[in-house]
This record gives sequence, structure tokens and C-alpha cells, in this order.
Amino acid sequence: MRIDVVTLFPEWVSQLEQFGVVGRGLRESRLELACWNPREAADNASGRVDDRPYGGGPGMVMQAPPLAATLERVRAARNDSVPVIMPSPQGAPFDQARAQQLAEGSGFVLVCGRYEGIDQRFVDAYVDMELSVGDVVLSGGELPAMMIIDAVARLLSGVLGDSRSATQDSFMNGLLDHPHYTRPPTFAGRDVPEVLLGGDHARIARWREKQALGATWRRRPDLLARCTLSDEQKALLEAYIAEQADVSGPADGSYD
Ligand code: 9WO
Repeated sequence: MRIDVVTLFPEWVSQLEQFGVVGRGLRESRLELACWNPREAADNASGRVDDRPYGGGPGMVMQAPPLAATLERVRAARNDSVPVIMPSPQGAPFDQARAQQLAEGSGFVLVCGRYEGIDQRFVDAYVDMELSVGDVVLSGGELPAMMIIDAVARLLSGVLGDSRSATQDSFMNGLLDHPHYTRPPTFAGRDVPEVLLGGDHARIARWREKQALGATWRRRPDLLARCTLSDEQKALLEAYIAEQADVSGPADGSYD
């Protein structure tokens, strides 16, 4: 898997090489990461990559020619044809399914915008997919790009230390995660659920599935509505709801 990132801050994005699952993937040659600065492809001595917006208005816009020239360099450096993705608030939601889809390919190119945005003619001519990591406007596309890289790297076979982690990650089965506990046995007067202290792995697995179903029911009923539950999952959720009888139903999303 090779990921190329077009960014005005290559020294920032390439920090990913030193940490976490991306660093492990690179060290184990399961992942390649290359960063490209469009300033180096600008056809002026100043390395200018932005200019004032046509039609007026605040801020600057990233110019198309340096970005296009950089993409040509990327294409010359790769021996495959992969999607060009632009992180954007206007994009399709980036979710686990999309991460899985990207992880199954040979890679992709991420183009990170700055300023007020990128000249639309570059987007129309070169960008295959715009992806949003949330309804928020940031200072640039680099942080969303690094989120996309991390989410995909976790799914590459062998990158995670424990292969179960990727499959048991929350969202891998469309549900939120179950709660996690570790030492000390008591913290702030709170104990670890006794089920986790015994060695009954089947009972522990059922408890974790029940907690994941319950958490999804309470916090993200929209996700639950998209799940096809097995009979056992339906029974576990019904039991969870019955045990929560004194608590109102699905939360309104506010976690006060
Ligand atoms: C600015 C803006 C202002 C009002 C309404 C919408 C707006 N969109 C932008 C915008 O995209 N500004 C940029 C900063 C320029 C390109 C990169 N930037 C960015 C990407 N901000 N936030 C993102 C982003 C990307 C993916 N998922 C969520 C947010």
C-alpha cells in the first residue's frame, strides 16, 4: 500500500512515520508514505501556490497549476493508478466502510487544502473523491488526511500487533465499542465488573457484545438502525434495555 500526500506541510504529515500503526506499517514495509510540497512545483522563484480569489472576498485560494504539476510528479513516481482524494467539509462521510474500501486497494493520493480552499478547476480535473471526517471547518486538510491514513493503516493485514484488534475495533461490526478495564482492581471506589475477573471467555464475550449493543442503543441509535442483529444480539440488547429500566431511552446525544 502506497499513500502519497500533497501538502504545504510535508514535515508535519511525515511525522506519522515515527509513531503508532503507521510507523509500524512503514517499518514492516506494509505501507509506504510519500509527501509532496506543491511549492516545489510552483513555476515561480517565490514558490507561490496561492493567489487572491476571483470575485473578491477574504483570504487566498490555492492555485491549480502547482497542484497539477505536483500530481503529475506523483503519477510519474507511482506505477499504478489510484484515487485522488481531497479531505473537505463538503465531502462524503469518511467512515469505517470507506476505510475498509481504501485498505483493499493499492493506495491513494491525498491532496490537502489550505487557505480558503483549492481552485475548483483543479478539483474538477483531478480529484476523484472528497471525504469529510466531520461537520467542522479546520485550518487545512492535513489533520483529516492523517486520520484517514491512520484508519486505513490499522486495517492492513499484519500492521496491528494483535490481528484481533482490527476486527474487534468498534465500528468494525457497526457498533460502538464495549468499555475497557485494566489494573488497578479498584479505582475511585469503583470496581471492575466481576464478569471480567473470571476466566469464562464465552461469558465475557457475551457481556462485551451486550455492552457494545447497549452503548450503541443509548448513544448512536442511528448506527443501530443500520445493523442487522442476530437473534442472540436482539436478546442481549433486550436484556440490556430491561436492566436500564430506570434510565431514559436512547440519549439525546448530549453526554452531560
Ligand atoms: C472554509 C469554509 C468556510 C465556511 C463554510 C465552509 C467552508 N469550507 C472551508 C474550507 O474547506 N476551508 C479549507 C480548510 C480549505 C481546504 C482545507 N480546509 C479544511 C478541510 N477545513 N476543514 C477541512 C475538513 C476536511 C475533512 N473533513 C472535515 C473538515
